Amino acid sequence: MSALRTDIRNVAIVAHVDHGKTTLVDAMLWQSGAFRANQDVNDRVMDSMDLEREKGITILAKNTAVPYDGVKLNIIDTPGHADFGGEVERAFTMVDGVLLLVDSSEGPLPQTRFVLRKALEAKLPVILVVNKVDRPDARIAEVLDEVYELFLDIGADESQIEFPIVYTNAKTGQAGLEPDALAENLKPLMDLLVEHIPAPSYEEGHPLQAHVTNLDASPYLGRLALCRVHNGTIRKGQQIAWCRTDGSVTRATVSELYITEALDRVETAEAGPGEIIAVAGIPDVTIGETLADLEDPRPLPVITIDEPSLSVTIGINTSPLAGQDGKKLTARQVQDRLQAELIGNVSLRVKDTERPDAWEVQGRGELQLAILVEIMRREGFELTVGQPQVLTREIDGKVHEPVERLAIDVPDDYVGVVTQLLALRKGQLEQMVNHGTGWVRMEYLVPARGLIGFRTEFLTETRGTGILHHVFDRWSPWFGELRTRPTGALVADRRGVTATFALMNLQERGTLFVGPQEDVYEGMIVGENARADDLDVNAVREKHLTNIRSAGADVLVRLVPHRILSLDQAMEFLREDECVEVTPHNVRLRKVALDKNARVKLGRKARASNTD
Ligand SMILES: Nc1nc2c(ncn2[C@@H]2O[C@H](COP(=O)(O)OP(=O)(O)OP(=O)(O)O)[C@@H](O)[C@H]2O)c(=O)[nH]1
Ligand SMILES: [Mg+2]
Repeated sequence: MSALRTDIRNVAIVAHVDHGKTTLVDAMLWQSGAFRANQDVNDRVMDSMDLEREKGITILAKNTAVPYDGVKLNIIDTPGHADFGGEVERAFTMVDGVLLLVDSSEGPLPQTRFVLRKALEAKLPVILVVNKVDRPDARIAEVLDEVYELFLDIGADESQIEFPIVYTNAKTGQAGLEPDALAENLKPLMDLLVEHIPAPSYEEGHPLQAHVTNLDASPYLGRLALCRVHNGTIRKGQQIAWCRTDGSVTRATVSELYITEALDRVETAEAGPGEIIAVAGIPDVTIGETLADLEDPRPLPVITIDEPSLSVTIGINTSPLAGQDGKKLTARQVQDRLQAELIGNVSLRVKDTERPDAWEVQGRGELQLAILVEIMRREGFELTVGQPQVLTREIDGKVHEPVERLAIDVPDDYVGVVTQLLALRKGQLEQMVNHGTGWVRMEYLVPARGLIGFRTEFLTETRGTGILHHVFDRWSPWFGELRTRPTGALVADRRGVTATFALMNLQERGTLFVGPQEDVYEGMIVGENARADDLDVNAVREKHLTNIRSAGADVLVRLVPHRILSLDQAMEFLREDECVEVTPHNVRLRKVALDKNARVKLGRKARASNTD
């Protein structure tokens, strides 16, 4: 017989990036009394990783529990950036419904579509939360229309389209059923949540089934399996059947058992259906496995999520300056670290390459891969990172490549420029809306290949005003040759330390990436050439000293400040024959082949194969 846990609700908060999910979870935590009034807590406490705080975005999905009116609300805050979509898909396996957040002015954007599509596929009921209703440029009626259109477009059925709506200001912690009548607190939202999100259901007397949906590590306990209990009861000290992804079943012991209260893990003796728990004692457990009854093990289906669409090659640092900065340099260390990342990061894959000291790392997007590299360099690694490449797959005997859905917001003056940029990249305009405020939104389908390195050019062309977001949409037949970066590189022709005199001459040729007194080596990229081809340059030459002082010879010329590329910008800049050298303190661009003669040979070969 099936029964309900009416004292629990499990819900995921999903949205496009920056629409206010983490802020809303904060407000819920405050109102539940999780923090004392005088306690010193950060804004957006759920964004607890260093990089999350620095970048102001959520990277990992995390759960918290908020008590409300005798019901325990397990809330999963998810990232909104498209590259971390795997986290959202995983979160959907833990919950019985979702809060779909939409910004009252921006409306639904590419990632809104992605998360809604996944939620509807999983048959999860949706509550629409229109957030930031305090924005002076809110356009609530239109945004609602756009959301209904989105539901229809995705193919929602009638029951799915009858979703309740609540309006919020997450910053002040207020909600209301009408946009212009917010309550003092979030009560209207919480009531709706309890009423509309189904309580977890289970079969009475069914043997234990707990699904491992996430992993965590504790310095004292080792690996923790975060699970949702679907049926039965799990107890501390109990012997269980550990059903592995490879189909084998092993005996294991629950050495510690925890549930979540607000932001803390608290020990518990047992946990029943619907609860979200952390289990210690199974060192090699991974995501998708089931903890089951020893006598009657019944594994749950493995968790499947979208395949990666982008890859980069990550290897040891092979530059002449290797080893000066980091403490983790060997192929063994890099390989072990990448393997370790795979365990908790479901949307990544690592493949061997023909080299023993480099691996192909596959993921969802440039930011996801750049963040992995950033985390590794902070741990002391030195690495070489190649140009991001799209992954292809064969469908019905034809090569297909990933196509992204791209949304662009620009002042209407720039519509022409943007149209041109995207035509070069084989983008297809899907929709164009003029909001009448001087801003235009355009939606495109573009091969993912065309978007590699696009952001920099887009920002330059729109003078920093444009906003763009994209997310994987579909696989389409190969689009043929696409244009890449239109400029070449200024390449250092020898090793040494840069000299002001040399740089002064070089800055006429393009944009420099190095300042004076920096180490350079043959094959390192010291700047962007304004022309299309690469140019070998001497960046270390000092001025010849002469005995004769000629009048006016020492005119004071100024060195323009050089452009400092962040890791993501450096990865965006790359062409195929280029890579980035990453150390804890430096990001240097370089040619894959450092030696000039080798580069000339490779260039000839590439040209020959292009004209075939
Ligand atoms: N005016 C206004 N600003 C808000 C509101 N809610 C959130 N914000 C702001 O919006 C920004 C983004 O908020 P977050 O909570 O980090 O958004 P998020 O959805 O968690 O973002 P990701 O996790 O990166 O996808 C922050 O600067 C918030 O202060 C609101 O109701 N009104
Ligand atoms: Mg967030």
